[in-house]
Order: sequence, then C-alpha cells, then structure tokens
Amino acid sequence: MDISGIKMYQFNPHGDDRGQLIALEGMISVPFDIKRVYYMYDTAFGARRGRHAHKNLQQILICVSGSCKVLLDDGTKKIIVNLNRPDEGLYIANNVWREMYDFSSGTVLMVLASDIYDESDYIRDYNEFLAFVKRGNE
Ligand code: T46
Repeated sequence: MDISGIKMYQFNPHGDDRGQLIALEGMISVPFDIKRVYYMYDTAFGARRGRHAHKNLQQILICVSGSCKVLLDDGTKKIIVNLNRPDEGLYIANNVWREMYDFSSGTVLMVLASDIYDESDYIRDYNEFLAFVKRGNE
C-alpha cells in the first residue's frame, strides 16, 4: 500500500463442509507476538472510533463480522481501507493515525496487539502526532 506502516494480510481458512476456521499464531501468521486481543461490537450508528496513533504498538485489525472503514494517516499520506472480510487483516505499525467509522450493524472488529494496554503509548492529539512523526523522520 502506498503509505508507510500499513500492510494487508490474507489469512488461510481451513474450510470443509462444516464451514470455515482461521487460526492466527504470533510470529507465524502475524509479524509480532500477540500479547492482547480485544474486539468492539454494538458500535453506535455514526460512531467514529480511534482518532489516535501509537508510539510503539503494532496491531492487526480483522473485521470478523460486518464491515467498517479505516482512515490511515502516516503524517504525509492518507488512505481509506474497507474492512469486510474475516480472512483479511489490516496491519498497522506504530506512528500511524487511525480512525474507524461507517460500522455496519452487527460488526465485530477484532484487534490483535503486540503489547498490553498502556495509555502512555497513545498520541490522541493530531498536531502532537504530526510533530512526533516529524521528529522521527529528522
Ligand atoms: C486502537 C484502535 C484500533 C482498555 O481498558 N483496554 C484495552 O486494551 C483497550 C483497547 C481499551 N481499554 C479501555 C480504554 C477506554 O476506556 O476501553 C475504552 C475504549 O478504548 P478506546 O477509546 O481507546 O477505543 P478505540 O476504539 O478508540 O481505540 C481502540 C484501541 O484503544 C486503539 O489502541 O488502535 O482501537
């Protein structure tokens, strides 16, 4: 993708006549050790989530049910990714601003994270994010 810190992963389903199963293993199917899993559901109509970047955290977002859009911004370029498949994972490195929106009814967005929850890793102010990225590129 034409933006730094972003990659789409295609996962291999184990399908048979009972249906599909996807298994994800740290350092094998995803590029980090999975330290935390969380998911969002019952998202309110019109809600916008995220609106922050992370200083160190890496994550993979998987829309296991339903659909949503993700705006990604590396401080220079912005792209919008549609997530609507349980066999696709959106990798987001650190230093990328993200906003999730346009959740369809019943969407479950699951996130695999490279570390445990740490509020001090968040950059929640957009201008601070731009300054952080600029400092990192100097
Ligand atoms: C991200 C995007 C994709 C916890 O206590 N533990 C956790 O692991 C998480 C993720 C959140 N929380 C608490 C903190 C807040 O009181 O849950 C509440 C909602 O979290 P937040 O407003 O940060 O949720 P989102 O959807 O805006 O962002 C989340 C992740 O926080 C963030 O890392 O990249 O999803």
